Amino acid sequence: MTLPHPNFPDLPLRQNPFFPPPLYKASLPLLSGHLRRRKQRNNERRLIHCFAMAAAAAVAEYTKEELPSSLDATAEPPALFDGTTRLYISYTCPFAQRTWIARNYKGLQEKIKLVAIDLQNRPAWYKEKVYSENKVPSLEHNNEVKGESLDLLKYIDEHFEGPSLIPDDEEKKKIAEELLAYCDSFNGASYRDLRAKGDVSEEVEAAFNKIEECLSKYDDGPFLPWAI
Ligand SMILES: N[C@@H](CCC(=O)N[C@@H](CS)C(=O)NCC(=O)O)C(=O)O
Repeated sequence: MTLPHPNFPDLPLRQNPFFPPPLYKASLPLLSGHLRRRKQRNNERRLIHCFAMAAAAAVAEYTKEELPSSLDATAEPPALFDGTTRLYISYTCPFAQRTWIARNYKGLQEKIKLVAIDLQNRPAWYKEKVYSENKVPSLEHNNEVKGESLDLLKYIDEHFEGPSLIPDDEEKKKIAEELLAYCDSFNGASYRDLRAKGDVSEEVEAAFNKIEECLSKYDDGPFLPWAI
């Protein structure tokens, strides 16, 4: 399955904020192998439909922006705690990418400035002055810095305008929360299997079944791309 990205002609897929890396790196190859083995054609169609709908919605909302260069050990820090909201990311970090997706999905390109960090040659000020955990993503907002991508997704959703990431309907909210809580285990299992040669493990089979089960409850998603 290849989804078109007319707004990203110059961006490699792995740096594409609307192409969550788990979808790109993990889900697609595994998914196709997994789905081929599955007999339930209806589920297969429904899942692909959900991915396509979500990607199309994201692309429709997108405004092209100039991406900043990654800051390395030689770079000066930005004017920290000056009231600017900053999302510190690394372009290739999947955890950072999901917060970047959320920011873009909500149309917050003007409100939340991206600061890209070169993790291989990190500026010392990042740990010393911004985020003592020294990981990405982190969000500088209202003179505080917060981390943990899944927490940041909720924080961004609750503290900024734009389309809600979490459905209003209580039942659907439950499913979204379930997917959120589950997505790191899902990613872990997928990544492990991607690196391994041979068939996918039962753990991954179960992981995909769980995702499909959540997705197949409703046909008006999308919950998955931002959650994973
Ligand atoms: N649980 C964290 C994980 C973040 C994370 O591990 N980020 C990696 C990059 S993909 C990182 O910053 N690693 C730097 C390090 O561990 O020193 C989250 O979800 O935000």
